[in-house]
Parts: sequence; structure tokens; C-alpha cells
Amino acid sequence: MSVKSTQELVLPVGVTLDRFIMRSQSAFPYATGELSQLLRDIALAGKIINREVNKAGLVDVTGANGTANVQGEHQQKLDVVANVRFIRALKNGGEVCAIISEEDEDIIYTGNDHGKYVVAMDPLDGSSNIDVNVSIGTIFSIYRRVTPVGSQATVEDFKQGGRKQVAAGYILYGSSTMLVYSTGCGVNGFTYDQSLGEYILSHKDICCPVQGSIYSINDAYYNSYDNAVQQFITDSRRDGYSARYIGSLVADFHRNMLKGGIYLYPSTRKDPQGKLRLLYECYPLAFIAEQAGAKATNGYRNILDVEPDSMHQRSPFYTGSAQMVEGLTADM
Ligand code: AHM
Ligand code: MG
Repeated sequence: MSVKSTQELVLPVGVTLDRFIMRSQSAFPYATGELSQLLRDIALAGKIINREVNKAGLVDVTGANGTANVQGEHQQKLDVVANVRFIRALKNGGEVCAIISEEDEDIIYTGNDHGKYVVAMDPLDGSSNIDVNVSIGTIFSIYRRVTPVGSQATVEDFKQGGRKQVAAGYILYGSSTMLVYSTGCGVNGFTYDQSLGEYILSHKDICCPVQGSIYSINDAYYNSYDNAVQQFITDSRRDGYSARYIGSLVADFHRNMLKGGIYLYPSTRKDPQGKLRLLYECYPLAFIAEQAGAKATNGYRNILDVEPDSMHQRSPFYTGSAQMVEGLTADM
């Protein structure tokens, strides 16, 4: 069965996310609508997080856990708030049987054992930027469960590998809030219009330039990188590239997807396995990258082909414009 791309569906820029999801679903004759509903649930959770992020400075929800606000309620850090809100939205939606989150060691069961999907997520990524009004993001990855519907989900549902993702995406809380996702038929970006309360298709069929001139890496760890990465940085400086590192993966990734560039988080002395998490940071962004014509590796292999060992495992991560990633990995 051939699946139509959004180009073929003739969905114009300006269409709402709901209409887009509805029209895209109609391209799959046997679709039941459950994945569509799940995407809507994620979009709704994104609106709620957007609201929390926007009022963070006003109501003092940032800062340490355990403090109380003027009503005497316990305040929580924004990443904890985002985690709670996302879990609640996915529980209420009913399509998801279990979740793993960067914020929780164990599998979170939604109580909907009849849900067909599991979600791996980083509810609010970019911890060092949360309290200081700098762009942050949510990252999500969706799998169809492999355990029988009706039973309790297990770790096997989450350890299927990046190629088994049925959809993935991110929400960027930046100068505007954007939802970018793919179900494996290209990548589309929706900008949130606060006044309408709607996500609007603004970035249709995102394609990452094959070559760019931006490199994004934490330069302060230079001495801790291996020779190939050090050489890449030296060459980038020599070739007149621009360094752009926000320190929020979603924001750095998004910019590089649109403008062309490469994001690098290698292994370091402090984090020999790298810092980023395979299941809910690397896999979903690699899925988006590949759908947008970009690449993502751990330095040796396409990261989508790396078999996971555990739910919270880390990995070195290199992603962005195809030629830049190929050039880097050829030297590794
Ligand atoms: P987090 O999940 O604790 O927020 O860590 C992930 C973040 C990424 O968003 C970002 O690219 C990276 O950590 C920055 O790390 P560093 O400060 O070591 O450069
Ligand atoms: Mg993170």
C-alpha cells in the first residue's frame, strides 16, 4: 500500500494540526484513528506545558523543588510539572499503555492496558536553560507495543530499537512554540498560535540542507574529546563555520534542521557513554533527521540501528546535515 506524502495530500501552509492529522489519517485506509488521537493528546500536553513555561517567571514555578507559593501550595520545578502534565494527558487519552520518561526510573503504567502504544519521552529537555528563559523542548517517541493488548506492558515494548518507532517528534518552546513530528512520511512543523489556541502548519515537508555551516558542540570539553572530534572542530574553525550552541538539544537540532548544520555530543571523560539518552533523545531526533534527509549516528553506526540494552542508556550523538555527519564519521 502506498502512503501519500503531505505534498500529495495538498495540505496548504496555514491548515490546523487537527485538520492535518485527520487528512493524513485518511491516506491510510486501515487506520483506526488511535495514533491520530495520541498525537492530539501530545499536542494538547504541549499547549499546557507552553502555558506553564510562559508564566514561569510570573508565578515563580521555576527554582528548587519543595518551596511553597503564596497559596501555600508546594511548587515544583518546571521539568517535574511537565512530566506530570504529559503523563496525565496520555493517561486521559487512553491510547497509551505505558510511558518511560527521563524523570522516572521505572515504567509508568497508565492503567490503560488495552492501549496499543507506548511512549518514551523527555518531557522538558535543556535543564540548564529552564530557569533562565532560554529555549527548551519536549521530545517524544511512539511505538506500537509488542506485548499482547490487555496485558501489562514490559521493558520489551520500549526496547524495540529506533527503526520500530511509528512516530516521533518534539515541541520547541522558543520565541514561538512549535510542534514538529513525523509518522514516517516526511516531517512537518506547526507553530502554536496562542490567540487561537491552535497549532498551524507553518513548516511543510521540512528538508535539512545536505551541507551547512553551523556546528553545535560544547567547546569547553574540547580536551576531553577524541582526536576525530577535535580535528572536526579545528577544521570547522579553519573553514569559517559558525559555532552555535544553546545547550538545549531540541533548539540546537531544530535550527540545524532548518539552516543546515551539525550537532555533536561525543563521549567525554565525565560521560564516557555520552550524555544523551538513546530512547527518548537520540532515537526520536534521529527519526526526524532521517525523514528530513539528514543523518544521525553514534560515530560508528546509524543510531536508529543501534540495539538498546536498557531504557535509560546513553549514547554519543552526532546529527544534522548529511554531508557534515558523513564527513565527521568517515574520520572516526
Ligand atoms: P538534560 O536532559 O538534563 O536537559 O540534558 C540534555 C541537554 C541537552 O538539551 C543539551 O544539548 C545538553 O544536555 C547540554 O549539555 P552540556 O551542558 O553538557 O553541554
Ligand atoms: Mg534531556
